Amino acid sequence: MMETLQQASVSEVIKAAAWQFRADVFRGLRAQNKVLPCKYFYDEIGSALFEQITKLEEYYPTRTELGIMQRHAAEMAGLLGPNCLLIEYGSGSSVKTRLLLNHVLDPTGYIPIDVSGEQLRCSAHALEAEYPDIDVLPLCADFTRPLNIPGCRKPAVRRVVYFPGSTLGNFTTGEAIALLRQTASLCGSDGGLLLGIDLRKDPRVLEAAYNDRQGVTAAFNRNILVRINRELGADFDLDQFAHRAFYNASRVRIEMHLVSRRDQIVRVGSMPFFFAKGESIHTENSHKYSLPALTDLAEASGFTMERIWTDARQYFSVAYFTRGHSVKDSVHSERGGSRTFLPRLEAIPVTL
Ligand code: SAH
Ligand code: AVI
Repeated sequence: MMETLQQASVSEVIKAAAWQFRADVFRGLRAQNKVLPCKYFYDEIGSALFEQITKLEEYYPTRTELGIMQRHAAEMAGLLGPNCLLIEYGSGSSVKTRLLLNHVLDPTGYIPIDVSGEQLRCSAHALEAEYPDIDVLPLCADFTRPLNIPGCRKPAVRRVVYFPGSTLGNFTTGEAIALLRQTASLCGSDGGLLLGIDLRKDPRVLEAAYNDRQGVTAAFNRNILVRINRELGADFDLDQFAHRAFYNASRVRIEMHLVSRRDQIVRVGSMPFFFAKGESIHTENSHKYSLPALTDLAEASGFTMERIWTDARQYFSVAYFTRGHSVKDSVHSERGGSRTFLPRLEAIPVTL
């Protein structure tokens, strides 16, 4: 009986997600300046394309963050302390998480959260096998929505949210503050946030990272149209939309767009949308932070900056925020030195 109820809830969640996708696409394409939410890049194909991006020569963020984690994960784990519950936003392939889990002392559980269900299931399954002593409880959900965190067998001393990959950079400052405030309340007064975020740098380096020579980023960008064609019965002609990524200096961000190559009408189901030649669909922002801006972000969100680690070029940073009073605002640079869980409508617990 319980299982039947649970299955019914899961199919409700899937239906609600499909309805939401359609509503978001229609709203975005009706807007004066057309826009699509970047979380919809990540179906099975989009997640695989993102994994390819992370290995590109031009895309420095993943390997730079991995380097920081390799050098400093032990120290980070020391700050997290023993018996923490690790919750990860946008866990993807959970590659960096392993570096952390290798050092954290007796974590009570690991909860990877991601909208990309199949990738989440595969990577959580692998992690469960690699870390048999840790409860791995994946949640297929949008981390910007209220979350019901499942209980683990052992009680946790504190909750720590791990948010790597500069995914926070895909939110505007206002959205980022709202998300981190919600995170502060999810963590509680003893909790922490370990945030991996990309830093400001030469725009030529930034633009190269989002305009790779092999065209993988272009395929990733167009995949949102592929998904709309498949899931919403649309007829986007992919060849008629150009990938465009550029640095917007006044907003300190890379913007990705899909630009219509001609006047055209695209149907989504039976609904027609007109695109003028040169008109764009804004698909993603990728904000780049400065170290002071990160401290400001922590304070605006109800956190205190405890520690920042960067690489020698200061290309990328990993920051640890806590809810307590500031112990030290230090920058470490290479330069200087119970399994029962009632799902909410928005979330699907993934069965391993
Ligand atoms: N953390 C990984 C992956 C980063 S890619 C890394 O550092 O390499 C961004 C990830 O966040 C993808 O796996 C995507 O599916 C997920 N994601 C994006 N927006 C999301 C949202 N609103 N809720 C949950 N997951 C999201
Ligand atoms: C996940 N996110 C931080 C990536 C970024 O760099 O903004 C997604 C991406 N978009 C294009 N390339 C990679």
